[in-house]
This record gives sequence, structure tokens and C-alpha cells, in this order.
Amino acid sequence: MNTFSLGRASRHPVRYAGIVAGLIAGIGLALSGCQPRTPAPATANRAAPKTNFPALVYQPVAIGSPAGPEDRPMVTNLQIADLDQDGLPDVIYSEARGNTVRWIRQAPRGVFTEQVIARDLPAPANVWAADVQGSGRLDVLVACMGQIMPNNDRIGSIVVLENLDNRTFQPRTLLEKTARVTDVRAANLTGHTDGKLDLVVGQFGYAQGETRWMKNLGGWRFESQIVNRQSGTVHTPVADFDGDSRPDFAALVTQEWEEVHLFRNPGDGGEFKDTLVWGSTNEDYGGSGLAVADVNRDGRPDLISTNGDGFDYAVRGHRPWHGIQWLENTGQGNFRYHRVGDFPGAYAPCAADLNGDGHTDLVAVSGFADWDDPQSVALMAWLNDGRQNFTPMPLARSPIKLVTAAVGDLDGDGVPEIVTGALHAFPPFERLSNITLWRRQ
Ligand SMILES: [Ca+2]
Ligand SMILES: [Ca+2]
Ligand SMILES: [Ca+2]
Ligand SMILES: [Ca+2]
Repeated sequence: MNTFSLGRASRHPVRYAGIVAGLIAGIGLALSGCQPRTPAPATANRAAPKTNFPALVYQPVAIGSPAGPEDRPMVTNLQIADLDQDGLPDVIYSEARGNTVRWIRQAPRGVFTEQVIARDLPAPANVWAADVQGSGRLDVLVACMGQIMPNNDRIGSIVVLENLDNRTFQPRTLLEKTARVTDVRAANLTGHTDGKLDLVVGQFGYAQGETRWMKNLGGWRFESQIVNRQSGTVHTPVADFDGDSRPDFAALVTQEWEEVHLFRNPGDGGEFKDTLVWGSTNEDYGGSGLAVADVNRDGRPDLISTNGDGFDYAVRGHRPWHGIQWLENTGQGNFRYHRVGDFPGAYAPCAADLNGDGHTDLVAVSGFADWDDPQSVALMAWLNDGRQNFTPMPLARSPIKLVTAAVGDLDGDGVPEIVTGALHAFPPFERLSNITLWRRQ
């Protein structure tokens, strides 16, 4: 491992002096030679409080490549998508052990077969299926960091795997020699009428980062507009947050910032306005995930977020303030913060009605619990009583070190499944998994 000096402006220059941070898929990784920031806390959430909800029981099934002691998976991101549009949802994922993107195709229903659809990618951190050019087929956008270890060089790139015939995918580099890219997704930001989609891009960088969007000019050419230059952006979810029918996007900016920004679409091809909608006063907050969901079902898209980045400390691991929250969209681009619950090492906030009562529940995984404690929770749900009071419900304590998840109805029975991916970058190398499908019993 190389060590790096931070070399950047900080709100907290004294505390940050000597702190060395790295990154795996938007995860800061503290290296040797640093002073510890905070002692590791006791584990929270060992047991759920008493609840009126009947317990949810999920059965895990490994899909895709198996995990073995000699092949410790490093899944960085996954998405549920019907990539070949045959009516059966599939799973696509990026992994940083072999630097591939893989497609776990469901065919026939309930049978999952994995194939590698791209190799030799430079540290893929995120995947997103979208029909970028209006071809009628779903391409796969891949955010590439270039290098997982801390690096401020412009080594990031965006690669699209162009879907040629729903079997063959041709890689094309859309952007390169740029600050390390952690998220890319597609949306019609500019009112295309021919099916083309623009791109929204989060770039963690290291000392310098960027958030941008890229106008689709056709022929796989794009024109960039940079909307923010802070470092540490990990996720850039898209939705019409202000209700003017034009898609906007948000950004979770981690590192020392720990902020959520909103970029409203002006609709006239002009500049997206950067608004700070929430910020933590704790520079060790550990922001790890940001996603869109209409939590209270009022028609306005809300934001759900986790903070549990355990890499970003001199002594990596969980912290007592790790957990999950939602930002209620109150209209006109305003949000109200609500803490949902504590969850050490929380990643990958997801929303779905897990128990079928008509209220949107939340799910997250843990990458950084106290894995020496067998009671530490790896997969957690929070059940919504319909008034956004959430009851935590542990779903699983093994496999461990889960950092990415998605929820969707893969088998078509109306009950959502959960899919998780594990990242095994450091000990303990036990309770291993790669991709796990969780079916409700
Ligand atoms: Ca399919
Ligand atoms: Ca809008
Ligand atoms: Ca809402
Ligand atoms: Ca529910």
C-alpha cells in the first residue's frame, strides 16, 4: 500500500492533518501512519425492540460466482435490471477483484446464470442499466475509479457497455483522464424527443472531485457541464425533486464535507443551480449511500441515506453515529431531515414495502459491524407504521461485510426480494459471500 498526504483544503485542517484516506467504490480507506480519530464504540442494534410487526424471515441463496477462501469477492455495486428485456429481472454488478462487470441472467424464472460482460475495466465502482441512445436495448454505464487506492490523479473514466443484440456488449469509453468516477446514470435532462438520455456523474476524486452532467449530442458524443468541484461525491440519484416535470439530481458529498446537494434543472439548457439541502456537523459522519424513494407516499420523491463508511477512519470500523435517515421532500427543493435508526457500518439504503402493508419500509446492509460479535447485524430492515415511525428488524447476521444492495420483485410474485453484494478487502475473511438473493419465507 502506498501512503498519500492529503494536500487539500479542509474545514478541519488540524484534525485532518496526517489523515490518509482511500477509496473503494466511494468508500474512504484509512491507511497506516495516522492518528486514530475516535475509539471504536460498542455495537448498537444488537436486538430489535419489541414490535407489533410479525417477524420477516428471509432465506439467502447464493447466485452468480461462488465465494471461496481463495476468491474473496469485492463487489462494489449491483443493480436489478431486466438487461435483455425478456420479462425476467436480472442482476448486474461490478467487482474490483477481477475488474469486471457481470450479468446474472434469470432464465428461466428462478434460474440464475452469470456471464462476464466486460473485462479489464479500471476499478469499476458502479453500474447502471439504461438505453442511452434510444436503440431499444439497455446498455450498461460503468463508473470507473481507475485505481481503488487513494489517488488524486485524473485516472477516472466512464465506460458504456453498448448492448449490440442483448447478448454482446461492446465497451466504449465516454470520458477519461478525469477525477475518479464513483457514479454514472442516465436521465433525459434536456428534453430529448428521440429517446436519447444525458448522463449524471459523481466523481470522488481525492483532493479534488467533481459532479457533472453530460449532454448527449448523439453518436456517443457528450458535452460536460460541471456543477460542483468538491471532493468525495459518491452517489448522484436523479428525480424531479421540485415537481416542475424536469428531472433534477442530488449528490452525496462525503470526505470532510458530509453534505447532500440538490441540482435543480433550469429547463432552458442553462446551468443547474447547486443548493445545499443538508450537511452534518460531524466530519467523521461517514456518508455511504444516497437513493431516491417516496418514503411517505405523498408523490414527492424523498431521499434516503446511510452513514456507515468504516474505511474513512484511522482505525477502520463502525461508529456509534452510523445509521440511516430520510430527507423528506417538502416541496420547492426543500428537505426535512429525519433520523430512522442506528446501524453500525450502514451502506446501501433501499426502500420497498417488504411486508405488504402498503407502507414503504427501508433496508440497509452493513460493511463494518463488529464482526467478532456474532450478534452483529449484516442486513437490517426498518418497518414503517404508515406515519414514518420505523421499527428496526434485523434480517441476517451472516454473510458479513455487505456494501451494496437492491430490492425488487425478481420472481414476479409481488413480494420484493433483496439482493446483496459483499466486499472482502480485509480480515476477517469468513462468512464470505459474493452475490446473495434473499427470498422472503
Ligand atoms: Ca432478463
Ligand atoms: Ca425538476
Ligand atoms: Ca415523499
Ligand atoms: Ca411495509
